[in-house]
Amino acid sequence: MRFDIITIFPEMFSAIRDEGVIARGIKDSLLSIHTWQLRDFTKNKYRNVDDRPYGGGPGMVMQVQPIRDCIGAIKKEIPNTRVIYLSPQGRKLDQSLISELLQYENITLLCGRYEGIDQRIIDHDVDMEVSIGDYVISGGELAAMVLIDSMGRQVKGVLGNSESTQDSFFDGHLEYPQYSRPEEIDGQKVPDVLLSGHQKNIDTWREEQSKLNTSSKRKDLLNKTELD
Ligand code: 4FM
Repeated sequence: MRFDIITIFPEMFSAIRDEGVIARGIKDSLLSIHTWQLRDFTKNKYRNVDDRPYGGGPGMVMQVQPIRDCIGAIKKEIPNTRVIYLSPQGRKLDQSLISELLQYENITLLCGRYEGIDQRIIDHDVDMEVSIGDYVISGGELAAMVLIDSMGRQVKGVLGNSESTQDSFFDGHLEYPQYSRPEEIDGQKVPDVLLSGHQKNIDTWREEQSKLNTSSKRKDLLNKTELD
């Protein structure tokens, strides 16, 4: 799976490119991340990508021309790429949207800064608007990295055999609690059943804990059917 990223801060993507599960997926040629410096597509001598909004008001708006030319350059290389704009107005990211997006081999992520991008880009050049949640962050880059990480770890072969792709949400429930050595620390003991060696009892206990966890922390997940 290939990600092309349009950004004025390409260096930020070292966070996922250089370390961890996504970095390993890149090394194994299962994933690739290509950043495009939006300023390289400007035509003014200051390499500005923004201008004042028509109608007045605070802040600056990212202009059409550099973004449209950058998308054009990406599509010349990757004609079938899907263009996603990260913004709080988008469809909320969840496990079912991640599964949907995993069908695309090529995704272009448009990262905004300032107060927003010119609406004509959204109307004419963007295939889908995606939000990572109902809050505002300072730019699309962190949201793009959340999307790449959450998708990338579900690409076949990226996680090793001992790593689970689903963690919480494996069946629409939250995970059961985990324990490792030692058996006791500061008076806190590992539940007896986990030390019993009786696998059927362990499985039953974990299933119970998983349901208890979900109903106490995330009641909203209990009747959710769109999770895969
Ligand atoms: C988006 C800042 C566009 C500036 C943002 C521009 C966000 C979110 C978000 C901030 N993205 N989910 N929530 N973006 O807050 O995806 Cl131009």
